[in-house]
This record gives sequence, C-alpha cells and structure tokens, in this order.
Amino acid sequence: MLLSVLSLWCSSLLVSVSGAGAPEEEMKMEVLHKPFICHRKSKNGDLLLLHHEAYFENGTLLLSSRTIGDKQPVWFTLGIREGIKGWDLGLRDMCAGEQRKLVIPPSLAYGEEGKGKIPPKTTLTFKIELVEIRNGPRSHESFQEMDLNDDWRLSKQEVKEYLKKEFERHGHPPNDTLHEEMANDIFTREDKNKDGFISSREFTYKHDEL
Ligand SMILES: [Ca+2]
Ligand SMILES: [Ca+2]
Repeated sequence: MLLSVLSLWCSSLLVSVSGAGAPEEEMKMEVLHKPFICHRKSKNGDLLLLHHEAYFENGTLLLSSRTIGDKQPVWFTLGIREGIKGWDLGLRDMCAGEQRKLVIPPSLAYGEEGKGKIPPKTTLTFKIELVEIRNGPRSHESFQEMDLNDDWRLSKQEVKEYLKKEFERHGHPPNDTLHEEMANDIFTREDKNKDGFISSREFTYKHDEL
C-alpha cells in the first residue's frame, strides 16, 4: 500500500504519455479466459495485481513479467494514468483470474515518440492475467480509514498519522521530518481549493481526467 500511495502522490513517478493530438485510434480488447466465479470487478482506483506480456505487431515478445526481475506479478492502480492510457481503458470490469488481450494503438500507448526499446508509433499487444483486486488508496474505504475524526475531510495531521502508520506497517521507523515534507507535498498537489483540508471530493479520483 505504501508504494502505491507514494506513486499516487508523486507525479514524477507517473509515466507520461505523449501523442496527444494524434487521431484517437480504437483499442481492441478480447477476453481470453473468464473465471466461473467473479466476486467483484475492477473499477477505477482499485489496485490490480497482474501478470503482463507485451508483444510487437510482428509477434516478437517485448517483455514479460513472468521472466523479468523477481518474476512476480506487479501491482498497478487502475484509472490514474500510472501506466499507459490503454491499460486504464482496457482493464476495467475485469475479474480476478480473468485473462485479456489488448491491442493498443500508439495514441493510447507510447505515442509518436516511443519510449526506450519501443519505437515511435508502435502498436502494442498485451496479454494480461489479473491475479488479484484490492481496494486502492483512493477508495472510499481508504478515505474513511484516514479520516480519524469523521468530518469528511483530511487535515494535515491525519495525513501525517496515515503516513506514519503506513511506514510502521512496512517496517520503516517513523520519520517526522519526512512525513511533514510528504504531507506538505501532498497538500500542495491535492488541496485544490487551498482550504487546508483534503475533501473527499479532492481525494477521490475523478473519472473525467482520463
Ligand atoms: Ca478529518
Ligand atoms: Ca481542500
């Protein structure tokens, strides 16, 4: 949870997607496997644990979470442009255990410029297996957990308490100076109307940002 909070609140970690202004091409989505039982479907703000494989249009494998790093599935927050736009659009209403194929045009991926090993104007095919869905840090439940006095807004002190708890939960010693800095950073970004509180409206992800 800590990492997702950090990535949510530190925009520098977000992958920027170029290609704005290019004509919007359609993304193709195909369900490869649908589990028989589906307790909940993914929605914006959820944390998704998933395996992903990316292929170029000629079928060459670009990367696979099953072979890189620790070969574990990765966490991804849906609907906040944490990755490419195509993922935010293509991984909604998905069940744990479901497998999808997404064919994502450059305008919803890495755009006119490409990125790293991805050349400009590349259409990418992803095979995604969703392993698990959890409440994301932007969920109603997370807000309630952070709002200690139930007044439907977060004070700087409540945010600092939350950061402290998250640090402890992950085995890091609390660090007042760091929490103060992080809270200041969060308020600069999130307290849109500058009233010194983050309202539930300011906190909750807004769907029309996509
Ligand atoms: Ca409060
Ligand atoms: Ca505010």
